[in-house]
Amino acid sequence: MKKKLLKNAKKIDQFLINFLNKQEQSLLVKPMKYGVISGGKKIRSTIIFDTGKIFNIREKYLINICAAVECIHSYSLIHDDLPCMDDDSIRRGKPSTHIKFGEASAVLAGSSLLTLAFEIINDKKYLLKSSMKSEITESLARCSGHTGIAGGQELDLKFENKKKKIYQIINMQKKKTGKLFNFCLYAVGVISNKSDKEKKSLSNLGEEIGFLFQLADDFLDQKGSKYLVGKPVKKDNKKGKSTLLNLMGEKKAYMYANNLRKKILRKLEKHGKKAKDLINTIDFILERKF
Ligand code: GRG
Repeated sequence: MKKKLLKNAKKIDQFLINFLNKQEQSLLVKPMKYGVISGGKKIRSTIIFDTGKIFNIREKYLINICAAVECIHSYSLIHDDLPCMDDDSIRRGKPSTHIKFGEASAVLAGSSLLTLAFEIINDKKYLLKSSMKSEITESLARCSGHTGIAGGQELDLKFENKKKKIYQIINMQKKKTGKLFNFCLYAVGVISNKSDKEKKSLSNLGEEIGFLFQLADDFLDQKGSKYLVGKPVKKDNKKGKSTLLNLMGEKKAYMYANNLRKKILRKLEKHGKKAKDLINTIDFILERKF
């Protein structure tokens, strides 16, 4: 799994380097590259490639989607690390972008990665039909903004040191982390010309995978090693974060996550062997140490 992630990460990094190198240069390119290239598992891209295999979609049709998703994801991490948000000085085993380049440059580099994502999807050289690009653009915007990642992050911050109900935490985590995974599967559905009903069920599946990924992230915060995770651990308790782990305790939260994993795998059964890669990635998500 580590090899697969590394191989995919290299492809996406190379794509992003080429894309940025072809643009007019600016002072922000350095902090942008620092935030998005050479670091991170690029697991969302791997999930896009895995889902593409189910529907026989070649990587050249998917790579722009992967790069765009990684830009949005890295943007969210750069902003998440800022003092006004989760205030983290280490990310991916190196100083956070604002520590390295200053807060103003980190805010601007993050925002520029957000807009770069939309440039990448709408690039003239990208082989998709305009109608597909526009549907994908709309979905990415919706999953990233106030009904998606940004809205989820606002809830996460507002929930600190508050007693929240299980359904409220699930809703917050499905937005904060799930929505970008929702987009990953939805976009593959668009490229595969699926019906609205099929695209909806891909979106829901993606959101559940993202939620599982967040549950694993919460376990890593409590039990993981900061060297493997690449950022400080045991922060959720200190900050009074609302997580299922804090609410249910380790045993129940793990059972909950494992049942979610099984539910996701059952939904993939209909695809037979074609879903093998996605199944491996989902198994990795819950057991991961980084
Ligand atoms: C992106 C529109 C937009 C707004 C920013 C700051 C913010 C709003 C959102 C932050 C959301 C957040 C921090 C979600 C956590 C998701 C998560 C589990 C991150 C860790 O992902 P990994 O493990 O990281 O894939 P790597 O380093 O491997 O890329």
